[in-house]
Amino acid sequence: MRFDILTLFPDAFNAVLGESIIGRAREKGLITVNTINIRDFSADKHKKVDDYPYGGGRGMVMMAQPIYDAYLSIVEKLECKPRVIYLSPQGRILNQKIVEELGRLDHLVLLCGHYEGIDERIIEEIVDEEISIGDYVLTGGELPAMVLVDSVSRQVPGVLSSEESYMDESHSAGLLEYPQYTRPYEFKNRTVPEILMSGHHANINSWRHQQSLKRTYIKRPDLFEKLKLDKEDKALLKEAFENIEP
Ligand code: 4HQ
Repeated sequence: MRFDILTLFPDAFNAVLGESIIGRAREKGLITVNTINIRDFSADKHKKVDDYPYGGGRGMVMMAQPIYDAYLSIVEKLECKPRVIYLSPQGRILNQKIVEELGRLDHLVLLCGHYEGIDERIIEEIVDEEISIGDYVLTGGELPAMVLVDSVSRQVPGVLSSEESYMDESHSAGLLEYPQYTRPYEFKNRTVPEILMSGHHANINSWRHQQSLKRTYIKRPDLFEKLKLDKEDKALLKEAFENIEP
């Protein structure tokens, strides 16, 4: 899978997407993360990429020309037009379903805006879809683009080890993760739940599933509402609330 990222801050990406799982996936050639500096396409002698908004008002607007020429530098070599996403609070809010959908594509172009945004005609001319990472305001689209690259890359076969990819299933199913413990057995007078010390894997799996159900109910009632519970799930949840907490 290939990501081409149009940005004024290309250096920000390698710092984050050069490490750990995504860094290794890039080394293996499973994903390509290419940044294009929009400023390199400025036609202005001072490399200007923004200008005052028509009609007045605060801030600066990113000019259409440098963005369009940067975009052309990607697509002119291609036979089929890649999906172009503009990261913006006006887009549909990213979730795991959208991540899975994007993960089936083999090429994405991500456009990162700064200042008060970009000239509307760029959105009309080249953007297929706007995506937001949540209802809050950031200073630029770079962090949202990194969030998108990270989450979508996890979907690419081979990026996650078999252990790492197991994590997926519960969130895809709309459940929260069960609690995890590692050594030492006792920390600040708190011990590890006895069931995890029992070595009885069927019981451990059942307990973990029960914890996932209970946590989702308590911490994310919005997710819980959407769950389709079977008889066994309902019994586990009932039991979880009948047990007296130590
Ligand atoms: N911005 N999800 C303004 C965001 C944002 C978000 C990106 C700030 C675009 C022009 N993007 N620029 N939230 O707040 O995606």
